[in-house]
Amino acid sequence: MHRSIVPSSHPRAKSLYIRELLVNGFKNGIVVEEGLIAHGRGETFDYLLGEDTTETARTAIKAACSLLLLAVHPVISVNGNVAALCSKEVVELSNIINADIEVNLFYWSKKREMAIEKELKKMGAKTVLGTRSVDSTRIPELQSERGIVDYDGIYKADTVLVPLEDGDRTEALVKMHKKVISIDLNPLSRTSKAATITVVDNVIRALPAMAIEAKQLKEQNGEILKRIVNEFDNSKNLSESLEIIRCGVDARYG
Ligand code: PTJ
Repeated sequence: MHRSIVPSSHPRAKSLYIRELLVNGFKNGIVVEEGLIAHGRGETFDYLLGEDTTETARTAIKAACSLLLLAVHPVISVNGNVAALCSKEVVELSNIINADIEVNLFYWSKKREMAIEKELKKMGAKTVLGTRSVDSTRIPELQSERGIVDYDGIYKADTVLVPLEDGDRTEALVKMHKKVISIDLNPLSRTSKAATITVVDNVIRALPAMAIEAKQLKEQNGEILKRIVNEFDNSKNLSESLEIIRCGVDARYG
């Protein structure tokens, strides 16, 4: 268990604690240097959004969980930052929605892949896909390391949850007619715009919220879940997040 040196009374304790998780992940070979920079961008948007899960994000979470529960073969994709911030929550959600977990890295190395697999297994994952086995294949038109996926995982999945990543793969997966759910604090990113459903929230809050929501929605019948998905409008939801940022800035500094 990680012990924080940040006193809980510190006004920015939560934010500093998240930074510590990433720095520890970096020291343990899970997070890449660029992941720390990526976090800085996310942190900025989080600050502007009020560092809380908005009602707009909750609407997206509900739609995302409905889509995941309707999926025949859902997969949760895990990169370095996600593993450092919320491996336990990934495993918990995967158990509720019956999803595979797959490691998928932009800055791939065997060492990092193994460190992330170990972390996920420590948190209770029974099987971790994406560990460059004989079953690896390539997403068409995606040249980066991220394009190499597990044939029985992301390649065959009908729905992929991609918490926190860059846009190329989301676009490529959508081109493959998959449903893609992203969690991205930046409502302007290519990932956010390309995804079927985008949850504009910090993964550290969104994943536990999704676990709670999915548990409740599991009791609902398929028709209700389909209605929730059909009523969701990703562009509208992203515009609402931008409006929250704009109003927040006006209210605080206007
Ligand atoms: O572990 P790897 O090798 O796969 O590399 C992972 C990183 C994150 C380095 C790689 O995917 C990358 O470079 O990502 P980008 O292009 O910087 O995009 C990251 C996106 O995630 C940005 O839009 C950030 O705003 C957003 N983001 C960062 N931290 C969080 C976040 N979204 C939600 N929760 C966060 N904690």
